[in-house]
Amino acid sequence: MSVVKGIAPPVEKYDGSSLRILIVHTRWNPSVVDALVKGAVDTMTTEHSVKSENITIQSVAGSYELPFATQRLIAASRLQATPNAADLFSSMSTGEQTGPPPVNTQTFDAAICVGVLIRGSTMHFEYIADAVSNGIMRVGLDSGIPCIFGVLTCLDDDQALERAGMGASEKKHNHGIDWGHCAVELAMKNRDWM
Ligand code: DLZ
Repeated sequence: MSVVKGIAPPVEKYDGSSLRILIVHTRWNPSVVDALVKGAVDTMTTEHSVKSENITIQSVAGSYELPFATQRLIAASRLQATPNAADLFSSMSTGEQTGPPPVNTQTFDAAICVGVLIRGSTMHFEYIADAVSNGIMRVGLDSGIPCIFGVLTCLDDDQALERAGMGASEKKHNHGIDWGHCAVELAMKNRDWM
């Protein structure tokens, strides 16, 4: 029987060597989030030749913070890309844990927002999931930069582990891989659509 559910393998390998990608991830549920981020990074670098130095990784506390941080980082990358702004930014830290980042004067071509929401016994999950999904879509539409929805919304820990490729079942799959393909595909297509 053929598989009905899930994404078809990418039809194309892209040359993503000129792309600049932003990943914003949460510090909630770190072991699952780390696996998802790794899946996305490995896919982009090994399958589509994205340079690791062109992948910027930033963290926020929880999923609720993802849209705001992504919007601000995209805006900052636009500012850095304007003539003469690089000098100004070379002496500033953007808040990353390991000191001032190297200045990259290219605007981000795509962003991946990674988080894991696990349902508890209150309505928190519903509110955050709704706000985050709408927020990420809004950042993408308002900025014109593809923002990939890399947030797992799971009913329990097992679902989260399965979807990060860490579960016990044969059907486990790391969705970060799909998000890596998705980011590169949309970034490349978006260049043609400008
Ligand atoms: C508060 C909260 C809860 C209960 N659960 C999660 C979760 O499963 N995954 C996640 O990414 N974040 C969670 N948060 C934190 C919120 O996203 C947010 O960081 C706080 O409400 C502060 O704005």
